[in-house]
Amino acid sequence: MQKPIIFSGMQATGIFHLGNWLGATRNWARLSSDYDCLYCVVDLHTLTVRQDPKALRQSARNVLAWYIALGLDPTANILYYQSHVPAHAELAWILNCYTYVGELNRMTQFKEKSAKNEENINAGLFTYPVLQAADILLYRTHLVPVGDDQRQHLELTRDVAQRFNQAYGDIFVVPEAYIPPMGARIMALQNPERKMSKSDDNQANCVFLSDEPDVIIKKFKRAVTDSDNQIRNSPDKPGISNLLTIYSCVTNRTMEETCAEFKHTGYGDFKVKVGEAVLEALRPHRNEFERLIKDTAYLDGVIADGARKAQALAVPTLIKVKEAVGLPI
Ligand code: ATP
Ligand code: LTN
Repeated sequence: MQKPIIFSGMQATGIFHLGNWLGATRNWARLSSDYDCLYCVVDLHTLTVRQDPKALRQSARNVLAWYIALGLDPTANILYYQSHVPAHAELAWILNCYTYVGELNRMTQFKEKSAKNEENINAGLFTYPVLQAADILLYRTHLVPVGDDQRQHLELTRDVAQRFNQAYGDIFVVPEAYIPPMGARIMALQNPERKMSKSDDNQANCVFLSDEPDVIIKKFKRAVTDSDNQIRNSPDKPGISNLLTIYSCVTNRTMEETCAEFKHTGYGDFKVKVGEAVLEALRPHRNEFERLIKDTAYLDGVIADGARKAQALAVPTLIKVKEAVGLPI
């Protein structure tokens, strides 16, 4: 690999949503020509919440197909399943021994997810950020494009890398997060104080990329706004601001351009226009997804190829780490 390295990943629960696309994948595709990139389906992370085995296998495949459909060319980027490269789990074990319980206790995602899954607060949920650090550090990654909710995990990754380097020399690259200036935190349509999330109990909050067109329009029509009928981007107007952000992202306009465009529009028309713009931007990607998901042989080839390439890059770092800590090689 010649260029600086990008690593990012997404869990294997298949319902790709607008936040995932605008906060993460869209930037992956944009950055990918200036970097050597690995985009992983983090299926081991997905096991921290109980999954139906058959559904998980299908969802993981869907996520990988969406990566390609959303513009990641598998000949130019390494696309693969985390569980196909055992070095992730091996490095995660080693890094567990260099991460403090106190640090993991502070992770807001852990607090939120354990509140949501009270019956299953497993050790994997607790050490989830360590596996994430291993994903990133294994490839001597420079840049990690993610949505705003991953900021804290990236900080932890940097702390662990620095701690390890301090003890053993220059083994890891200390990575930077790339959090996009717009779209890093798409909010739930019915509750714009909360982020759009695939594990939301209310489906009306979340626009899935595979929703039928009429469902997408309906979800936007029902989006919560406010009562003063002014289209402005402002913290006291979270619903409207979220819709303005979504529209700006999918039409590649600046926030100023979008605000000017809708200055004299009523809320009802505005919401339909946002929905239509989302549909329009998604259309080619949706068609490509439909085509790809049926092409079993092609997807199998991409998956096998990705695993082989990622494995070849991961092993040298793992060997360095083992040497450093005193494990036999
Ligand atoms: P869950 O809701 O179950 O936690 P998720 O929807 O956050 O899942 P992930 O697979 O955890 O999905 O996230 C994949 C990527 O999408 C990450 O980079 C994350 O920061 C980004 N992302 C997720 N939700 C949003 C959102 N609402 N706005 C912007 N980016 C988001
Ligand atoms: N925790 C991340 C998914 C993830 C990830 C990574 C993102 C796992 N490993 C490495 C970037 C780099 C999430 O989006 N919930």
